[in-house]
Amino acid sequence: MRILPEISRTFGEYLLLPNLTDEGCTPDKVDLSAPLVRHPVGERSPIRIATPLTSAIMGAVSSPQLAIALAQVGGISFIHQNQPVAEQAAMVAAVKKHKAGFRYNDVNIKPSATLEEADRLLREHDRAVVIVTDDGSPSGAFLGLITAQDFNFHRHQAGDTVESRMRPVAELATGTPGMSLTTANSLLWDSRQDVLPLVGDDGRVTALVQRRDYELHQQFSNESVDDAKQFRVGAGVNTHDYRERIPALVEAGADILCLDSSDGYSVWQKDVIEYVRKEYGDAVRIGAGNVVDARGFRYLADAGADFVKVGIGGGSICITRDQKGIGRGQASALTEIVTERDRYAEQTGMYVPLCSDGGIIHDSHMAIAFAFGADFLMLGRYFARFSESPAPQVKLGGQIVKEYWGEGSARARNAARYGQGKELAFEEGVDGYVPYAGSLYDNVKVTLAKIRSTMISCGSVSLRQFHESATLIQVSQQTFVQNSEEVDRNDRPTVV
Ligand code: MZP
Repeated sequence: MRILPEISRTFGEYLLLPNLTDEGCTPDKVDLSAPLVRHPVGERSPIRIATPLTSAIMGAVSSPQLAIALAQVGGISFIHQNQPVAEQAAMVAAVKKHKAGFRYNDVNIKPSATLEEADRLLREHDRAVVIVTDDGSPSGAFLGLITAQDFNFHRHQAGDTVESRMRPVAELATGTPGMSLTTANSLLWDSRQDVLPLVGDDGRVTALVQRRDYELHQQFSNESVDDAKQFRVGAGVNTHDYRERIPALVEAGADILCLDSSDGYSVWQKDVIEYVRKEYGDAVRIGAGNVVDARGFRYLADAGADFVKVGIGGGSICITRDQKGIGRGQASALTEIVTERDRYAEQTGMYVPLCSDGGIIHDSHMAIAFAFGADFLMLGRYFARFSESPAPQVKLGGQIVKEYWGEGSARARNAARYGQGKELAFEEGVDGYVPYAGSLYDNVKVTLAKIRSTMISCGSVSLRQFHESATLIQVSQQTFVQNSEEVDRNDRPTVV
């Protein structure tokens, strides 16, 4: 037996101190992109995400609809594996069959461009129509260019349901984007045309654009766009039926896999990683976990895991610590494993990204997790609250809530994850409700604005810089007690 000298600490026990914010440090300059898979130090990760948020491998969270919405804002979902192989593969395929829509930020036709500039662009490309939004200003914000032909196609396809009005620049008027993404997607699907929905910053479709016009947009873009032109999606796998599940998921188009277990420090995970390398080499990428100390990280990194997931017992619906006495505060787990990740990179020349999984209660905890050195986050409760999550929405005591249950709860009956393939002997998760919070697009936008704002206060414009320069301080016991009381009142899932 050994007893570690330190105390197990969680995110709520820390605050950040501001660093100098200089002229170069503005929210629009903050780059939140992150590596998703291992890569040689000094090189780029072969898979990066623009938004460092992933949705949990849970039946109440990651469905095709949520995966599409999250991919559109630059993150990635992991479709849950607590279901038959064919059903999970069908969910992955459902995400992949949709053609990717581009938010105008991605297209990057400078949303702030003046109308004079738009006018000039139009004169140089005579068939184009300018698309503007109703942002309250006399001129509207410039969203993009679309040819007259495509505008007519768009209007024809959408019929009367489209509220957006787009006019040639000569008679500029403001327009209200109206069509939902779901409508646009079904139009796309039905029309079988090679067109892409252009999505406004509010997550609603502004227009349909033909591919060749998209190329036109690209000429004015100073950023490259997603080459795949398909939404990216991940999928959870387990250590039991992987020989059947992994080939089906790969066939369905999964971009990345992740071993889904509350305890990843096991030879079974190593076996699965070895299987993937033997069958697919580096063509298939797989993350592993969860672990909470340096030994677990090194074991999985040595086994070839593409990323390592950190966290045991911190999930909002998790009772593993009560039931089994196993777990560690997420801040302590990250502190130790981040040090080991960096040591591993120095020793081997290989950077293995870390995913901090679970326990994000306030948006501020996301910034704290990044400050501790997490590369990206996995969230359950956060995404379960949105309209796009698959969980039923119900009214409870006058409040609209969404159901949210753990994968180790009786409801999930996830024998593969918690029960070693047998009947669930005891529960490790609860079944409850979370307050309904509206659309993913709106919420993620606000969350990212908060993270950017924290980072600039801390003088950082990239996550790497933030990892290196963040200064954290522990709060007093009294502050912590107060925070926990508030959390219990407002943010914890209500247990049934
Ligand atoms: P949270 O974002 O709701 O706090 O935590 C989500 C994470 O909790 C998941 O990604 C997973 O690692 C973990 N989880 C899922 N089900 C259970 C359970 O039933 C659980 N105990 O702990």
